[in-house]
Amino acid sequence: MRKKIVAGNWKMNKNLDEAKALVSEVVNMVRDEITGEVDVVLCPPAVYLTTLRQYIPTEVRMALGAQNCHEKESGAYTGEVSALMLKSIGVQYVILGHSERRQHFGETNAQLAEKVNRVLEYFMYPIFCCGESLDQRENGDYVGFVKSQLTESLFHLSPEQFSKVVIAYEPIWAIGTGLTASAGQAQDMHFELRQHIASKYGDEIAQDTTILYGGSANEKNAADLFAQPDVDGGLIGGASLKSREFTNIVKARQ
Ligand code: 3PY
Repeated sequence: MRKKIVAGNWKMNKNLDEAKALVSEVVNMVRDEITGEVDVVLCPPAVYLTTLRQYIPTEVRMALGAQNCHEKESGAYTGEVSALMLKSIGVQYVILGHSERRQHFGETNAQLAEKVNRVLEYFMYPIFCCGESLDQRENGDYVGFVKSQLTESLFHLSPEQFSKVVIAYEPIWAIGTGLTASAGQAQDMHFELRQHIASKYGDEIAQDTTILYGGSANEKNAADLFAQPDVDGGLIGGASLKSREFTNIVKARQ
């Protein structure tokens, strides 16, 4: 059985007091209202991770994730955060290759392959983001493009390593635009990605791989998206900044 996950990507939002308030609200709502088997992951800005960890009681099914890490082990990389540092403060998941990082920071598939390696070396779970632009969807082989992101950043992994990876399909045209892929569009791509994984790692691993949908998912469209057989949860942007809405999305997944 693959894991169901709802992860909140806070991006570069909130001051410390707001972050503490948000995490406390989500903890209370999840503790009181979520009874099903769903892992909740909160991915605040890196500077808040250590503090926010103290706000998450061990009995609540919630983990912390980072939004990025550097691909090198350590060294003269001013301003960067390593996988070892994240592990040492209790982080369990690391989002890698979000389209905003690919677009604004020039992250490449080869560089992401190294980041994936570091995250796995420190026994954390990569949430590997992939997705096509609007131009690619309208004019190109967008399925082939997204598959190649997986091939180039993940397919060097052993089956055992790959089984720790969470995939997040996030069509770029649906990020920060208010546009969402329809449930059918999401299902089609998730199905294609699962087939692609099966072609490399076999059916069993493909069936066990958690594939999240991201891109303007919210409390209104979550139930439809999660009803699709290959959509195992969500990587939630703006809606994760509102405790009630985020909890409703988790409820829709449980
Ligand atoms: C969004 O929903 O906008 C996201 O980018 C989630 O990562």
